[in-house]
Amino acid sequence: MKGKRVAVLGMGKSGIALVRELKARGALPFISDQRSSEQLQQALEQLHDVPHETGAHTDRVLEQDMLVISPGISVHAPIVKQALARGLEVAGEVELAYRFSRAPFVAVTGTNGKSTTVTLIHHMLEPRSILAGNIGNPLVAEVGELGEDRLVVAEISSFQLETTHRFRPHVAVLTNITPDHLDRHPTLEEYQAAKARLFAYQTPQDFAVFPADDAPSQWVLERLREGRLPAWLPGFPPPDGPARPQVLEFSATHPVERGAWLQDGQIVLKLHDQPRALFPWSFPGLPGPHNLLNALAAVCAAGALGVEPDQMRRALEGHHPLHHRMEVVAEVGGVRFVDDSKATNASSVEAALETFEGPIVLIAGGKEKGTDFTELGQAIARRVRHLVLIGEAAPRLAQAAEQAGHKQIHHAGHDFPRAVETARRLAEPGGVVLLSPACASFDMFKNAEDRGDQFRALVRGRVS
Ligand code: UMA
Ligand code: ADP
Repeated sequence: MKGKRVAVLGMGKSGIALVRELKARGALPFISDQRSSEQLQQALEQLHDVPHETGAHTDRVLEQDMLVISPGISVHAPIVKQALARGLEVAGEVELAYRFSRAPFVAVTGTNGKSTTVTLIHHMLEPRSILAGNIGNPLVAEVGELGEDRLVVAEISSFQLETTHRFRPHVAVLTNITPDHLDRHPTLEEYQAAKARLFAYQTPQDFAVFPADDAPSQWVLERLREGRLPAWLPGFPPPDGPARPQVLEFSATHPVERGAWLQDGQIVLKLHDQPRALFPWSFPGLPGPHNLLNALAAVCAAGALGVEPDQMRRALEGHHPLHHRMEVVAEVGGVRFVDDSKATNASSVEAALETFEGPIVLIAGGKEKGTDFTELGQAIARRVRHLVLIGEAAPRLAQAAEQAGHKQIHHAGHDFPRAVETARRLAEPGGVVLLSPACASFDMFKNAEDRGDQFRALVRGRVS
């Protein structure tokens, strides 16, 4: 990196961490962001001595030796396309972190369950591991000092996988694939192909963990087994040969050839010849059928790394729902108020509807991502007593629910306090008010955390 002129795109967490690390390694970073200086005031305070531009990405970016982009910036962005057309090396933050790390990676991707699964794996591996990535702290800031004996447990998004080169996790986990981020990926195939890149460079020393009963994930596994993973975009090096990791699978309902499953209420793990019953599945901090799958994925990953069952069990026992993931934030008059703001796609809401018993008042809606709500509409018709809709996607959600025969729909527009108050009024004792939006938050909130925090404050404010 010494003396290399590196353009960094984006002044968010990733960009700031990248610039720090690049400077420490003797590179010459130049940072560019499309937002205005006023909007970027806080970031600029941290970057004052670094050459930069704001307001747009200009040709100055293309004059550098290499381009590193933040995950929020698509490989299809015009400036990135221009850089690739000029033959400039384009990489992402994860690729750089991988190059800078001596410690091997345990990486988790998937549409849902990434944060929960990485957290479980990290707790199973502690104190050997550190936890970073899409979960909130850029990898590049964390890995530099680690020795080979440590493990980097990394949550990796499809956005981050767009710009890897030779990223080879020692253990790679795919939790599931359902339609999401179709505002960013032009097709579902491209989204699947991005996820498949997690495995593309793995060798027979490495492990690949797949859900046995998820058809889109099995599509990836079939191609991995046949040595023909989908090709990626020009400008990113194709692997030297087909990836050949050892495959483990997990299932909530049946045994698998190698991997983990549930049988007679016990978690069973089979790594080599003999299956081994590890412990009963009974962990209150991991409610719902989806969390069983997350736990099974974590057991596969930890099992591959030689973790003892006792250590796995302790990690599962100690787990509490993460903030904004089916988190019970209040219980008043027999009604539970649940913050599931991180449910930003249809399948995560379906998981929540499977988890809670009693009459549900669902608050959903938000920024559109172009995904189909037909199945969600059916789940709402089956499980939801009242649907309170907010934000940009309200008309499409209402249509899907109505088509499935649901009639109790209440519109709150962009007025979130009104939505929460309406839901509170409609709730019945023994029931649940569930904020599980199936959409991004940016039409009304700073981000999903902000949406969850406002929900909690409104609910608790009303209570106290
Ligand atoms: N920007 C440009 N040009 C563009 C687009 C954006 O300059 O064309 C600028 C924006 O003006 C902004 C900056 O890029 O200043 C933001 O970069 P970013 O969106 O990559 O955000 P970071 O703060 O670097 O956070 C990223 C991840 N964000 C996204 O993937 C959108 C964080 O995941 C991650 O925690 C962090 O890196 C550390 O690894 C968030 C997320 O929403 C939580 N992820 C998605 C998800 O989980 O669904 C994938
Ligand atoms: P991610 O990091 O992939 O967004 P999280 O663990 O943060 O995953 O959970 C995000 C949302 O998805 C929450 O609403 C959570 O309840 C739900 N969820 C978690 N695991 C699963 C799963 N395996 N299948 C479906 N939904 C899930």
